[in-house]
Amino acid sequence: MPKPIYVLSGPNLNLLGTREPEIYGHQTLDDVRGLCEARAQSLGFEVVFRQSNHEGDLVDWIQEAREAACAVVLNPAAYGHTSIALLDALKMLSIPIVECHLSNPAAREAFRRKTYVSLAATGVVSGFGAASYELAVEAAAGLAR
Ligand code: CA2
Repeated sequence: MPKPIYVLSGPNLNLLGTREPEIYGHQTLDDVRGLCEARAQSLGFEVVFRQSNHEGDLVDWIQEAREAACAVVLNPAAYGHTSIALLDALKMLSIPIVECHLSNPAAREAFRRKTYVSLAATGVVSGFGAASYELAVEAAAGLAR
């Protein structure tokens, strides 16, 4: 079995499915976890699925992924638009990084158009709701092979 794909989610995504369903859909983060696990398993991979509202947790997990993961899928949520700390941590990885967003930030407010995380990402999947995570896991698995 290869090393797992780390699937990391940032602030407020623990509340997914409880508000703004027109933007983010009705599925909860637990539903998203199930989709990621199923897609990874079908491709012969496992996922480590985590969410935090704290920037430092995400930095710690990205650092952990240097040794423990074969690829990282990251929905940085709002930290993607603000966090040089996440960007610096991601730059220390030598494994594929797939940035993932439920919505399409490029089609929303101007402040969402800039993402620091994209500067370190191998690729970005945006705008497909929960399916963005599944597509990102599939891309990560393909890159990790
Ligand atoms: O579209 C995405 O996945 C985002 O990363 C979500 C972030 C937003 O700041 C980014 O610009 C795009 C916001 C996550 C908010 O979490 C939610 C909590 C409850 C219901 C829906 C979303």
